[in-house]
Amino acid sequence: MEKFRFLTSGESHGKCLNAIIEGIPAGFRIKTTVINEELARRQVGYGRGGRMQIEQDTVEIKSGVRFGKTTGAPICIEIKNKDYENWQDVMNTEKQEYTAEETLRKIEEKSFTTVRPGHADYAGSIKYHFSDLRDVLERSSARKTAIEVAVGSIAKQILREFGIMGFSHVIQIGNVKLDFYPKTYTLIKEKAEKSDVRCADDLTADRMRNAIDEASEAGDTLGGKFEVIFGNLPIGLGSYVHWDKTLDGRIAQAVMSIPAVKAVEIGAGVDAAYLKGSQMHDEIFIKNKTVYRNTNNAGGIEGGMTNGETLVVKGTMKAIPTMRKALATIDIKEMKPASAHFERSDTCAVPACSVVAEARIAIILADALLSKLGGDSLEEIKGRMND
Ligand code: EPS
Repeated sequence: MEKFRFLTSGESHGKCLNAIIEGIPAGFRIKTTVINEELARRQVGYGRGGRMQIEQDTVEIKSGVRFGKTTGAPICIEIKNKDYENWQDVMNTEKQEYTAEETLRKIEEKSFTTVRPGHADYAGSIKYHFSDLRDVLERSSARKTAIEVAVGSIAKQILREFGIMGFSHVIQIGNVKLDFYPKTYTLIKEKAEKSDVRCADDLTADRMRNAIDEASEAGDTLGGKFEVIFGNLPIGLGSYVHWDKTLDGRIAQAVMSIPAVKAVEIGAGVDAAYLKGSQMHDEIFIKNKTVYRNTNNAGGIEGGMTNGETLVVKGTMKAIPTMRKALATIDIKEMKPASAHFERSDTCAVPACSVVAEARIAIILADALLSKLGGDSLEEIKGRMND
């Protein structure tokens, strides 16, 4: 069974986003400031829309932490949606006895029936029998990834206790690719963290920004690719004994389920198709009793388990389906051809998506680590790690 479990709730323009996390042993230091820094990383990014000007996401830890340390109890966290002030009438959880005309007008203004191709609108409306697509949009929106990044930050703070650290960077936006990687992971991280497209090469970053500008002028949107790296992982996280316990399988699910992600690759990923066995597999050497390899096509995972090499995961995000340049679609009320609904959106959210993927992978790794080591307190777990 999973050790680190969490559930989230919250709508894009509702009061708040929440998470309850269970399975965190006692004694881990959790800093709100560190969570807020992660939330800020998710918010930045060239090509983000107007919502990010309104929000300044900060988390409140409501339970499970005392004087900055986990107590072993479930942890409840909350992020308030600032924009809720503008949406109170539309997103009210209570049914009003007599709805004022002005309120009805606002609800009407925010309801829509023209499904956006590529979004959850069409299938969601049929699945839940909704006539107002607002009911689909609100929860399917990528807004909920804010609280996931907060959960991921708690996972990262746990991993850090064991020296496990990770980062993410953007390697493609539209057809602009990062061809020249800085030489070391430290350099890539430093450069990407300073870039508003999270790209480690200045010239490529310029070209990415231009591509975003062009798409924005055309009322279009752009997708891309990102890479997440985690290092210093102990050998044997995950398992080969059951399909749902494989670490690569779990990571794939965690990244694939981020809104708009269409592909996940580990190590050589799709290029593995071109490589012969003699080219693909990372030969193992030993010197002074130290085991090492010169390549990492496996991306740090063999047989569903960490193998002591760096974890390398790539994700592909499609272009956001909420577009000014409206696509052909149908009106589900009239059952007639229509133009797709548009409301404020991002032109490109690949940089934000890379931060979300980093958080999701941290959650899987923290769970795999805590499940492997067991124990109820940090001291107990640290002892086991060193065994
Ligand atoms: C997002 C908040 C949303 C969108 C975006 C991601 O805010 P709003 O809908 O108020 O503009 O900016 O979500 C989508 C475009 C989507 O289709 O899900 C956020 O906080 O990341």
